[in-house]
Amino acid sequence: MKVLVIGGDGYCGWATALYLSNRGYEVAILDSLVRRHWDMELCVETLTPIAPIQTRLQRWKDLTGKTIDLFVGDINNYPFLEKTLLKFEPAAIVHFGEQRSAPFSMIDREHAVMTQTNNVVGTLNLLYIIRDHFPDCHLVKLGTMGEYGTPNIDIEEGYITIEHNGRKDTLPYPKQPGSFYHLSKVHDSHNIHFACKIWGVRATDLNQGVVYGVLTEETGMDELLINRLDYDGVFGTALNRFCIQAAVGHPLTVYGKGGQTRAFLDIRDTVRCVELAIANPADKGQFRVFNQFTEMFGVGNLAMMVKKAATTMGLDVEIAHLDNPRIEMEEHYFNAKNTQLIDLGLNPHYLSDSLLDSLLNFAIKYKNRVDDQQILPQVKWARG
Ligand code: NAD
Ligand code: USQ
Repeated sequence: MKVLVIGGDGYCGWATALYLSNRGYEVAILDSLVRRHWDMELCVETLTPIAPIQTRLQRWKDLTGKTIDLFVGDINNYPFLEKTLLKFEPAAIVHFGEQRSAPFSMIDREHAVMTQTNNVVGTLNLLYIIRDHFPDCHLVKLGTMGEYGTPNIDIEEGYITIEHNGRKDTLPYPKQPGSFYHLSKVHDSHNIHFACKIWGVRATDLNQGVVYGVLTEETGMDELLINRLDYDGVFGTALNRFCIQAAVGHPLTVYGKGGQTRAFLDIRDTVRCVELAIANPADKGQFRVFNQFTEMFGVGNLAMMVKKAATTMGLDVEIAHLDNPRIEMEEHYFNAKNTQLIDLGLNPHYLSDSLLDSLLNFAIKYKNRVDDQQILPQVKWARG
C-alpha cells in the first residue's frame, strides 16, 4: 500500500515513515524542511544531532534495502502538491506537516498568522486534491488533544451525545483550545469534517497527546537515523525539557503550580496508532476521531517522576515553580476517553518504563550540546 507521509522529516513523521517502510508499506515523504528553517530563525537546535533528510534516507536504504521517495516542497503550493500526488498516487496520506508549537504561534501577529495559514491552508489544499484526484484516498490527519481544552466534564472521542429541551443529537465535542496553534487544529478539524460531509472524503483525525521518546526500533538502528529531541522554550515539551534540565543540573521549569494535566504517549505508540488507522480506514464520508494517547499526567507529577528517575542515576534535581508564561487553568478536571485505538489493537508503552531509556539516557549522552540560553521560557501569552 502506498502511503505519503507529509512532514516526514519531523519528529513524529520521521519515526512513522521508517516504521511503515519497515512494515512493507511503500512510503514517500513530502516535507518543505521549514521546521529546520524555523529552528535556525530561533537559534535553537535539537539536542540529538539530526542528519540532512537525504543522508537519513540513503542510510535507511543502505541498511534495509528499502527506498523512501522524497518530495521537497510546501503543501501550500498547490501546483507542487498536485504534481507530487499525481506522481506518487497514494492510497493513504498521513499528514504531520504543520507548525506544531503553541509558544511559536504566540510570539507575535506574524507567527500566529504564519501558523494558521500554514496549517489551515495546507490541509484545505489536501482536501481539494483528494476531492479532485483521489476520492478514495484515506486522509489520516494529526490533530491534538489540546483541541478540547480542559472542560469540567469527561472528554469523549470527537463527538458527544446531548439531550436538550427534550431532543437528542450527537454533535462534535466542544473545542476550547489554549493557543493560536491549537486553534489551527480545530479549524482543520472543522474543514475536514465538512469535506467528508459534502464530498464523501474518508478521514481520521488523530487527536494526539504530547509525544515523548527518541527511540523506535527503526530510528535506533543507526546514529544517522536518530530522531530529534527538542528542549528549547518554544519547541521543547515540558517532559523533554525536564529531562534535559535534569541532565545539566538546571532546576525543572514547572510553570505555576504544575496542576495542569495533559495526555501523553510514547513515540513507539504514535507510529503504531498511525498504522492501525491506515490498516482500518474510515468509511467514505466518515469523519472519524480517535483520541491518541495512553496515559494522563499532571505537570507537577511529571517533574516528580523525572526527579525520581534522575536520582537513581546519581543526578541531583531541584524543582522550580516559574510564573506561568501561558494563560491556562492552574488546576482543572481532565479525564479523556481513549478506547478506540486500544480496541483496534494498540498495546501501550508506559512512561515509567521509557523515561530512562528513551529520554534521560539521551539527555545525558548529548548534554554538552545544551544551550543554557534556550532553557527559560521567553514567549508570553499576555500582551506586552
Ligand atoms: P515537527 O515540527 O517535528 O515536524 C513537522 C514537519 O512538517 C517538519 O519537518 C516540517 O518541515 C513539516 N512541515 C510543516 N509545514 C509544512 C508545509 N506547509 N509543507 C510541507 N511540510 C511542512 O512536528 P511533530 O512534533 O513531528 O508534529 C507532527 C504533527 O503531529 C503536527 O501536526 C503536530 O501538530 C502533531 N502533534 C504533535 C505532538 C507532539 O508531541 N510532537 C503531539 C500532538 C500532535
Ligand atoms: N509547561 C511547564 N514547563 C515547561 C513547559 C511547559 O510547566 O517548561 C506546561 C505548560 O504550561 C502546559 C503543559 O506543560 O501546561 C504542556 O505544555 P507542553 O509544551 O509540554 O505541550 P503543548 O504546548 O500542549 O504542546 C505539545 C506539542 C503540540 C501538541 C500538544 C499535545 O508541542 O504539538 O499538539 O503537546 S496536547 O498537549 O495534548 O495538546
